[in-house]
Amino acid sequence: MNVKTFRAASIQEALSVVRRELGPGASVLHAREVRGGWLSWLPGWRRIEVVASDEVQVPSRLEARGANLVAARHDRNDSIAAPAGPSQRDAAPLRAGRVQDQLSELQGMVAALCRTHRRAAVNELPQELFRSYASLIDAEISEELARQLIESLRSSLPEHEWSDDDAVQARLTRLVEREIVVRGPIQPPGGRRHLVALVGPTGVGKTTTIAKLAANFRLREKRRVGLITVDTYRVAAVEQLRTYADIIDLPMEVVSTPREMRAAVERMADLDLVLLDTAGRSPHDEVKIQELRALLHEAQADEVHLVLSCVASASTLTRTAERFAAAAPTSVLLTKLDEATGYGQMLELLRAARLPLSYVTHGQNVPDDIRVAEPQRLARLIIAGCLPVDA
Ligand SMILES: Nc1nc2c(ncn2[C@@H]2O[C@H](COP(=O)(O)OP(=O)(O)OP(=O)(O)O)[C@@H](O)[C@H]2O)c(=O)[nH]1
Ligand SMILES: [Mg+2]
Repeated sequence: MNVKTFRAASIQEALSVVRRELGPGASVLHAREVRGGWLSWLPGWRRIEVVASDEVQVPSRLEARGANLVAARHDRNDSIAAPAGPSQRDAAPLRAGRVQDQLSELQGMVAALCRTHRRAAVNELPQELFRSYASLIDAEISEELARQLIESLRSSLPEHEWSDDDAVQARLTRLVEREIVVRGPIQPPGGRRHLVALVGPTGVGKTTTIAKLAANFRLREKRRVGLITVDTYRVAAVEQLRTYADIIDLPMEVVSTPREMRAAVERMADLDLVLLDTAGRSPHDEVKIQELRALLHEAQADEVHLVLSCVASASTLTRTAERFAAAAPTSVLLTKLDEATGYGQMLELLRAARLPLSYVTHGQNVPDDIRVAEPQRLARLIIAGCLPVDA
């Protein structure tokens, strides 16, 4: 395939070189502004890189833009020929805006081309593999990841086994398993206090999960456990945690300032495990998430689990994790698996957030409905698409 890369000072220049070199029927495959290099420090320095081909056909709007390009070239010539008057000074931002529009158009064309290629690749799948592809999409796995998994399946499973549902299922489960990076259980080292904080959006199950963890460590593992809450915003939030603290018989502290946090943590210095409950925060509230980070720093948290509900879509989960990155989480904890209709979204989340998964919860019962995340079990859940988690 004849694909060439061109660089020029502007998109117009780059496109005219493309036309000169590859002819008027050439298609632009990719365009970007090139940064970096010492030249980029020079005032006004910029380089646009365009990748084009005279063999690949993409729906092109180059013709429609031809008039714009000519106009843009005239604009530039005018500005060179005549001293810059007020109207030409106004024209500079206009031209910049136009270049930006053209770049956006080009990016849109490239994205459409990629989608067409991907769809073609999927359409070419043999029927047996296409069925598996469709089942991954049903399991809430994105088109991109489903395609990658099917490609791995295709190259790793002999062709005569493609129609063997069990073999396909087993291989896909193993491929999915490799995508799930886990953190392992919380392991208080003993001899010094280990502080674990739970953060996340509102209503995802932070307090309930704290109660499950506390009950398991106190009652089953016989560890010395304490609770701290900084959730003094929501009416009844403190009472919710205190109820659990009373039932499990645990010390509990309520703090609302960094100074109180320091004192509370010091008072719990001789415990094995301190669980810190925080107020639910909107992922869009950057200031509150920064405040959270400051509080966690004050508490000298050893682990910060970002709690997210599995009921949310892949895009909501990944965007929320992006926003909460400011609170420096060390792992993800997924709740409400029992309410989800598919589980593939957790793969997208783990990939995007680049955090290991610590625990999953699958019901409202304290202390039972929680499990340490295990790749094999979760992969089976994602592929089979149904509970129980402990199947
Ligand atoms: N189905 C189901 N419900 C859960 C699970 N975990 C928690 N819940 C329920 O979700 C609701 C909210 O739980 P909380 O623990 O109060 O959530 P939170 O994140 O502390 O909420 P805020 O403090 O308001 O941000 C409650 O009704 C819980 O019983 C779970 O794994 N499955
Ligand atoms: Mg809560």
